Amino acid sequence: MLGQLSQKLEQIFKKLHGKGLLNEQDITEALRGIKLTLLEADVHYKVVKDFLDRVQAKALGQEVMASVTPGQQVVKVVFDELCLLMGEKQAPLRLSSTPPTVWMLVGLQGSGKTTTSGKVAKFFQKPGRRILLVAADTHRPAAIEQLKTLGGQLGIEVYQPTGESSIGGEVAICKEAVQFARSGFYDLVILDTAGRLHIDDELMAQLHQIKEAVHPDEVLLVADAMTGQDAVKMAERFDQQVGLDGVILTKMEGDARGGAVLSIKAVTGKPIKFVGVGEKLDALEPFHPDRMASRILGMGDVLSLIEQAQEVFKENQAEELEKKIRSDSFTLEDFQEQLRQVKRLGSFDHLLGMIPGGERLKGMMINEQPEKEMKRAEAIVNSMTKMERRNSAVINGSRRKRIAKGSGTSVENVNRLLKQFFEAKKMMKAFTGKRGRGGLPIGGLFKAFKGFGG
Ligand SMILES: Nc1nc2c(ncn2[C@@H]2O[C@H](COP(=O)(O)OP(=O)(O)OP(=O)(O)O)[C@@H](O)[C@H]2O)c(=O)[nH]1
Ligand SMILES: [Mg+2]
Repeated sequence: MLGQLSQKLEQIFKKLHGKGLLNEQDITEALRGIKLTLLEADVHYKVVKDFLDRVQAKALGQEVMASVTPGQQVVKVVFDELCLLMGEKQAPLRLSSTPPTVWMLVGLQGSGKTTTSGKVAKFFQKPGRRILLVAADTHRPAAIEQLKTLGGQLGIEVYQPTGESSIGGEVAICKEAVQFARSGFYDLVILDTAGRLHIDDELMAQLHQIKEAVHPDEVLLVADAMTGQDAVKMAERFDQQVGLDGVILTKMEGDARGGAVLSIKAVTGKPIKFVGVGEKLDALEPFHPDRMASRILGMGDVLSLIEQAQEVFKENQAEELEKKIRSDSFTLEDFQEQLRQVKRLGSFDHLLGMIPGGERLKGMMINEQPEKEMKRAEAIVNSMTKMERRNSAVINGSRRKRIAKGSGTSVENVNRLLKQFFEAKKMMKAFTGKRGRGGLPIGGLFKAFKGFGG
């Protein structure tokens, strides 16, 4: 995420740190570097200018210049200003005090509205909360099918328009769906509206009508982060003509350059509330300006990582695991389960981006393919019998041959995996020993898993 921007800023700061005492020229030079980097990242020029003015005023102030660690102080100033730029605090989605809460997703074609509707529904899904997804799109016949598929995967209901409303078009469908939700005691309605290739008056008029008809608690623009400045312009237009409460930026995990994420709040005054980081339904993260600033400055986002890990590794599982490691009964079967769970945390690229210095590591790991290694490790472990996984001591030469064949790998690969498994086991044991009770730190897990794959 925002890898290029992050790497360039890191280089600029490295130079500052290397210098010790700083004079005015050092700082001015660094600021010029930051300015270029932000412009290259497609941040709105006016946003860059204001940002730099503020940073400069602080960075050249007495406090920074006279401090013993001026380099770090400059980073701190930039960090604070980046947070401010993106809105400082996480902006939550409003829940209505009189259910149903209605959230309306708008945006251009292909920006990710339907996928995001599903993601948001999943994010807010909890026992006892009744959610209704509504396909307010009669332009594309496949639109409702797409939403139904998502609803099916999540076990969330998708509103089925009656014959009457489908003639009346999108506005009628939304009105009817909200009415249905009210009388059916639903808690949350998510309206997935139709997109267009370009902004046109007809689309805006229709969205405006829907808004007037159902009074949503949130109108959220879903915008593709890859489109940079276009996403910002879009946000301006939608806000002027429909009125927005916030933005969800999708496709943030790729090589989006940062223009959208850094400019939207500053230009439109509307906060980014969530970001989409992948195609899967769990690839949605609440947007925290401070954590994003931290990521951009190469300091990682350990907090989000821990939250995600807590989701995936349930508390009691972690304890169970720790017990096994302590008593030396951690088997290849447990390892297989761990592989599955680590996979659910997302791609390695994504994970690395959240670890301090991870962006730089990525650059160094260009020739390594951790994803491929994981897959290979999984194939090898899957090719073992249950008995072999539970008691790896029985895996002799002929069994190794069979496992290699079954997994489409070589005996060498199998040997290496087994060796690394034993080494990692030792390492994890040492790690839990030091840390005492209270769940296994994920950092240790990652370290232990690194290099697996035969
Ligand atoms: N990589 C990535 N892909 C995404 C993300 N969000 C959505 N997509 C993909 O973007 C494509 C378009 O998504 P849709 O949800 O169908 O977009 P839409 O806005 O509903 O499109 P229309 O209904 O045609 O206007 C799909 O292939 C999604 O899988 C994301 O956060 N990351
Ligand atoms: Mg759609």
